Amino acid sequence: MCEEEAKVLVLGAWGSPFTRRVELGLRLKGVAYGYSEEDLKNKSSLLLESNPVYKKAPVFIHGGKAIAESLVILEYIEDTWDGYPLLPKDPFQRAKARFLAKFIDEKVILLLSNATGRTVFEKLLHFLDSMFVLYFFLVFVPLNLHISDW
Ligand SMILES: N[C@@H](CCC(=O)N[C@@H](CS)C(=O)NCC(=O)O)C(=O)O
Repeated sequence: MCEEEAKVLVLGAWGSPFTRRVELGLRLKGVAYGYSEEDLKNKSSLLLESNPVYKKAPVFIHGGKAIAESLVILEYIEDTWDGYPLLPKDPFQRAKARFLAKFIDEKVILLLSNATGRTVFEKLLHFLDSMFVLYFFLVFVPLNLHISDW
């Protein structure tokens, strides 16, 4: 691959945990990359053309080929570059790591950005759900991270 083909570019947004996770993966692997900050209220045509389905940041461009969705991007980074492993070797441990990444996407990030419910009942449900998620993330997961059969 020539130098131009090998170029890596991240289209990201400053407050985006999804962008940070992609940058973290690149840094752990020691991959040099360019970064272009997106205005999420006025997205660039490069972002819209590269991620026509979701139209979200981050978008990862490698050698002119675009990939969307941060977890998909991380898997691509893991598959493409040697160096610091982003996933454990053992298949069961890999499954646990993927479970946690999905859990963070579907529960933790939602918890941080979610609006509260409209009725008292909805608010109570949301509160209880949040408490469960926090307990799971802060207590259950750290305690069980190294136990192979949870
Ligand atoms: N599932 C996506 C989520 C990406 C996402 O929600 N990006 C936000 C920034 S944190 C975004 O682009 N928001 C603008 C929009 O939804 O129009 C991923 O993992 O990459």
